[in-house]
Formats: sequence, C-alpha cells, structure tokens
Amino acid sequence: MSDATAVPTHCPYCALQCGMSLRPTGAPEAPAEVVERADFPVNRGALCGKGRTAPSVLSSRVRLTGPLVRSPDTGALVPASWEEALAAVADGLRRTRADHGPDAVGVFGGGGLTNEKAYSLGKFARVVLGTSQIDYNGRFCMSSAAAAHQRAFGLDRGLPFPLEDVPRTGCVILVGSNLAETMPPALRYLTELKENGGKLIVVDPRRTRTAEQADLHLAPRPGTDLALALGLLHLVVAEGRVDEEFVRERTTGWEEARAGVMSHWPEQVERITGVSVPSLREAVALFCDAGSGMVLTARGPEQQSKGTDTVGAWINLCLATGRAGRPLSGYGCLTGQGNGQGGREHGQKADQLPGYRKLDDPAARAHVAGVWGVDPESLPGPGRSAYELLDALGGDVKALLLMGSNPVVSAPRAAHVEGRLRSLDFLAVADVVLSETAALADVVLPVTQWAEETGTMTNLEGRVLLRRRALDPPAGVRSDLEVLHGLAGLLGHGKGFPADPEEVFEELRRASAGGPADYSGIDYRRVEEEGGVFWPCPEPGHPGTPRLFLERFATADGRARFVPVTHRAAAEETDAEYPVVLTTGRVVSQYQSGAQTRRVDELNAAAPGPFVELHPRLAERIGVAEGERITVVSRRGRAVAPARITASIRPDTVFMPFHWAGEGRANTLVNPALDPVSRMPEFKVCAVRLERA
Ligand SMILES: Nc1nc2c(c(=O)[nH]1)N[C@H]1C(S)=C(S)[C@@H](COP(=O)(O)OP(=O)(O)OC[C@H]3O[C@@H](n4cnc5c(=O)[nH]c(N)nc54)[C@H](O)[C@@H]3O)O[C@H]1N2
Ligand SMILES: Nc1nc2c(c(=O)[nH]1)N[C@H]1C(S)=C(S)[C@@H](COP(=O)(O)OP(=O)(O)OC[C@H]3O[C@@H](n4cnc5c(=O)[nH]c(N)nc54)[C@H](O)[C@@H]3O)O[C@H]1N2
Ligand code: SF4
Ligand SMILES: [Mo]
Repeated sequence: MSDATAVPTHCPYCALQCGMSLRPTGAPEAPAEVVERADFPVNRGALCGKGRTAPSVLSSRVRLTGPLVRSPDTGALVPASWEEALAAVADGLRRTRADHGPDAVGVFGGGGLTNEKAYSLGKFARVVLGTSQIDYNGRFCMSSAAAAHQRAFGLDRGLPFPLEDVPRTGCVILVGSNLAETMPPALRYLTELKENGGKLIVVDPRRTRTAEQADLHLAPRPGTDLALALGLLHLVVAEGRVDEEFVRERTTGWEEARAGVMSHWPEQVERITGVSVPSLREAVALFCDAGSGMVLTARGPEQQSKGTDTVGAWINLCLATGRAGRPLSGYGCLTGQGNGQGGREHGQKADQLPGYRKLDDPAARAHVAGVWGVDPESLPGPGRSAYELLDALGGDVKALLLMGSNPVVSAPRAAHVEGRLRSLDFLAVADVVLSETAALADVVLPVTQWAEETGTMTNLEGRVLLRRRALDPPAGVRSDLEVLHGLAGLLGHGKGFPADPEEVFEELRRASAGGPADYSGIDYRRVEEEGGVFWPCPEPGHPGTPRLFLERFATADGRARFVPVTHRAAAEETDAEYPVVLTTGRVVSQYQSGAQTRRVDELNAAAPGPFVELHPRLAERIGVAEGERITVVSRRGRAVAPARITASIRPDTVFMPFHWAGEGRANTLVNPALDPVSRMPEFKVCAVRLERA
C-alpha cells in the first residue's frame, strides 16, 4: 500500500537499494514505519527482512547518541561535547602530521557512504590532510570485477544493463552469487527468466537457495572458477561455437587468448574443479544455443587472489560467443554495498579522483585541482590498498580516521588487523553504533543515519538515486558531512567542505564532468522527478545511459580486449596439516560485519550466531554431530562455532558466514593473500583443519 504521508526513500543496506517509504511513528523502539513503495522498478515494493526491520536501528536504544572520548585517567570511552570531540580529532590528526608527515595520517572509508560523503572524504584526505593513505572497504568487495571491467571494456560499471533485461535474455550463468539470500527481491528476475523459457546455470560450491533454482548447478572446488571458465571456452572453440564475426568486428586480442585456452582440456578442468566433462558440455550447450546470454558474477569468483583474471576469463567467454555489447547480452558484476557503485567512483579509493578518474593522470589532476581550487602539484599520489593500509597501521601510518566500515570483523586476518588498530597513536571512528572497531577508538563520532539525511546512492545498475531524509535525527548526532565540515574548519579549511549534501553534489557534478563516471547532467530535482538517472550523463538534457557498449566499448579503439589468462592455484592450497578448504560468505538475515543487523531482535532470532557448514561425510570423519562446537584452525588463528551439517556443500569444503565478532569470527582464519591487480584479499579460499571443540 502506498501512503501520501510517507516519504519515499531507499533501504540503508545492499546495492539493490530497494525503494521504500517511511512514516515517522514517534515510537522509541522504531521511530519510523516502513510503507511499501511499488513505484520503484528494481524491487516493486518487495523488501527482505533486513530492509523491513531497518528502522529499529534508528532507535536510541541501540545507537550512539553523543560523542565519546577516551579518558586519559581510566582508559574508558566517556561522553564528551561535540566541540571537545572534534577538537580532539583535529588535534590527533594535526599532531601526527606535524611529527611524522602527512602520509602518517590514514583515512578508511566505506561503500555504504553516499556519493556526497565518499567525494568529501576523498577530498578531505587529499586537500586537508594532504595524505596519499586513503582506501576503503570496497576493495574487499568488487575490486576484482572492477579491474577486469577496466581491462576488457575500458570502463567499470557493474551492470552495463538494467536488471529488467535479465528475464529477457536466453541464458544466465550466475557465478558465485547467492542472491536468493543476498538480494532476495532480485530473485524475481531469475524466476521470470525461467518463466520466459530462459535457462539458468549457477556456479557455486554449495547448493544454495539460489542454486536450487538453476537448470544446471555446477559445484566447483572453491578457487577453481578460472579453470572452469577456461574449460568452457575451450569447448566453445573445440565445438566451433566462436562468434567469428563479433570477434573480428568488436574485439582485439583473441588469438593470444585462444592460445591460452587450448591447454585447458575438459578432462584436466574436471580434475581441477571437480565439475564433470558432461556438465561442462551441457553448460556450453545451454549458453550457446540460447541465442543471447549473460554472465553475472558476485563475490564467489571475485574474492580470490586471482579474482581479476577469473573475471577476465568469464568476460572472454562472453566475447568469444558474442554475448557482449549487444542487446540482452553481456557480462555484469552484482555489486554489493548500498553505494558499492558510486562509492568506487568519487575518490575514496587509493588511486582515484572523482568521476572515476586516475590519480596519476596529469589531465585528471589538473581538472580536479581546478574544481577544488588547489595546485595540482599539491595533490598526493596513489596510496596503499585497504588491506595493505590496515597492515601498515602502527608502522608508518600512525593515525586513522575511519568512516563507514568495521574492519575488526570484516577484514582478512582480523586478529592481526585488530592488533594494528590497537597499536595506532590515534584512532577516530564515525559510526551510527558502537561497532567493534569504534570500541577501539580514541574518539567516537556518532552520525546520522540513512532515514535522517539526504544524499545520492548509485545502485548496482549504475542508477543514481536520491535517498531522502524522512525524519529528524536525535539531538546528539551530526551527519558525516557536518563532521568533515567541522574538522576541515579546525584544520584551516573553512571553505570547500559544505555540510549541505546538495551543495556537495553540485561540486561533484563539476568534478566528474568529462570523466568516465560523468554525473554532470544529473541533479537532485531530476533524480527526484525521474526516480533515478543512469550514468554516464554528461549534460543536463542527456537522458542517461541505462545500456552501455551497444555501439562501441569504452576503449580507445572502441573494441573490447580479450585478456590472455591461464589457471593458477589458490595462494594457500590444502595439505596434510590443513586438509579442508574454508570459504566464507553471508546469510540472509545479517548484513556484513553485523554492526547494524546484530542490533535487531527479529534478525538475531533468525540468524543468532556463527556456524560451520559441513558435509555429513566430513562431519563423520571428525566425529561431530549437528550443533556440536567445532574448532576451525588456519595458519592465521582459530575460530569456534557450532556445526551445521548439510549435504548441500562439497565434502572437501566448509563454509562460515563472517557476520560475527568474538570466537566465531570467520576472518580470524582468512588468508590476506592479495590479487596482484585489484589487491583483493582471498576471502573465498584458504586451508583449514577441523577439531572437535
Ligand atoms: N543478507 C545479506 N545480503 C547482502 C550482504 C550481507 O552481508 N548480507 N552484503 C552485500 C554485499 S556488500 C555483497 S558484496 C553482496 C555479496 O553477495 P554474494 O556474492 O551473493 O554473497 P557471498 O555469500 O559472499 O558469496 C556468494 C556465494 O559464493 C559462493 N562461493 C564461495 N567460494 C566460491 C568460489 O570459489 N567460487 C564460486 N563460484 N562461488 C564461491 C558461496 O558459497 C556463496 O553462496 O551481498 C550484499 N547483500
Ligand atoms: N570472510 C569474509 N569477509 C568479508 C567478506 C566475505 O565475503 N568474507 N566480504 C567483504 C565485503 S564484500 C565487504 S563489502 C566488507 C564489508 O565489511 P564492513 O566494511 O565492515 O561493512 P559494514 O559491516 O557494512 O560496516 C559499515 C560500518 O559503518 C557503519 N555505517 C553505516 N552507515 C554509515 C554511514 O552513513 N556513516 C558512517 N560513518 N558509518 C556508517 C555501520 O554501522 C558499520 O559499523 O566485508 C568484507 N569481508
Ligand atoms: S534486498 Fe538489499 S536493498 Fe532490498 S531490502 Fe534487502 S537489504 Fe535492503
Ligand atoms: Mo561487499
């Protein structure tokens, strides 16, 4: 039901950015009520349990309501005024900079931040702090797909087409996405695909709720997607299914890529992946006979130390079969965080300036420095990637300002990262709740939430949306933009950091003009009236670009580039001491580090804590029964959680969700081996041993 008194806005969580409306209730436990909003096309009113219950995190019972400063006497966090707290942060950052230079001050951002916040945070780091040491949690999310997109297509927009195209294609290969749990309202697109006669292939080591929908489920050993994609491409070549005309007209580099593929024989691919040769053949037939097709990847194949090459191999499959740059065909990445797309475009990434410009490109530096009114020479160069930055804390990076992430729970090798955070001279955290990371800070700044502030988000389709303020924030909190405005002022930059989001967006438009992610034709009024605008949108009259690459790819010559890749092992393979593969991921009722969703009773009832999912045969071998506690040991550390026994997982693999802190923290175990191109850590594969706890 729609309701004229409710304010239309969007969910605080994932990249689907479901539309919903909010009506203030005045009730302390949930100050707003969610009202269905059927007019937003992506979810047409449907919401998952996280979206439906999001207003309970607005309650003062679970959130931060005033700044906290660590007492020099007791070492405890104690309430402070905003003036004291901001002065303490400005002091901490200024002192570190004076003693050790600008690069001793780090900044860590998040893909859940609005475009305006991500833009301001990047500008704050480069202009106010003068540091190169900024990166963000999106590095842990879709960075491998982004790098592969850039390499092949010259542009990174997660989906080059709107989701509404998915049901109308002939065949979808969904690789390492459990969207039935991670974007439930999007499952409709796959259901409609099948109703239309299209085929669905799901690639996942587990028979997930998503895999259950598939016409064909391939369950490779974690970390072998690269071999799998190459094996499929080998068969495409061997069976004479290459779209020679498309390859000739629209691509470069095929000969070299083809040569790499030929050594990946189906029998050898079966040995590496565990996927049988007949299944490989069936997948090729389903994909190639359909006439049009899409490959969609998510974190499964991407969060590997070869994630960029793996995505590259899936893109090569699309290019060789002519499933790209044509209507209803193409490769896409299902980005994860609320602003996972926009958050990677406007400068909180280590090597980046707004508009998806490169920090080491002199023309980009000159343009952005012009908008910022600074000397291009004054802009620092590229810094470290997220894990490398966290690993450097307490070394040459001695102070950190963190906004929108909870790395104590979500970073790989988390116990080490926690130690690095503790070793800092100064840590400031802006958050809505006292997260595990905020609890380590010297100063905690309580900020407003989605429903209490306005800003733009760019969803997984590249659709720029307006998330509107629907209710007043509690008295003791300020917005992230007000925080940056206040700090900039204290650090000598009274101008250039407005607290008003629309003012920031107007500057972002100019900064992005002419860049790959061009927002210059988008403004708040348009987004409001049109319900969203797809970038690139280079001028005010431009309709936006829902579909990319139909005429040409974004490379200099307009052709897509095949990238020659060959299979390689995971950074850590199993051995006699650590004989089992650990993979990690999500459950439907918790979000990310759980900082927000672990504060919602209904979600905790549905997903109360961590678990280790394992096959009955493996459970029998180590002698554990359902619900019994298991210790999982890796070279990084140990974690303990109850066993959840199911035949839906490969017998050589265990799965843990990463939403919890404490003894069941999955990331205590995870290997921080990085992809050489994207610097993505290997969240999806490491070697472990199981013991009865
Ligand atoms: N409920 C919920 N929804 C969310 C989130 C959340 O935390 N909770 N987070 C949001 C964010 S930021 C993101 S990035 C997305 C992530 O969305 P997804 O990528 O769908 O989520 P994951 O559970 O991390 O991984 C997906 C699947 O990859 C499989 N997998 C593991 N290893 C491999 C492998 O080696 N190869 C292949 N092919 N598959 C493998 C896992 O079994 C899992 O089912 O979800 C978004 N939505
Ligand atoms: N083992 C394992 N680890 C993983 C993954 C995996 O699959 N396996 N996935 C990785 C992925 S894809 C991701 S995206 C990361 C995410 O992991 P995190 O970066 O930890 O993400 P969140 O838990 O969403 O943390 C966001 C924090 O910011 C706060 N917050 C929310 N909105 C705002 C805001 O507007 N302003 C401010 N200042 N704070 C805000 C929240 O309360 C929360 O504390 O985890 C990664 N870690
Ligand atoms: S699917 Fe994502 S955006 Fe939609 S309600 Fe759930 S968490 Fe929110
Ligand atoms: Mo993510």
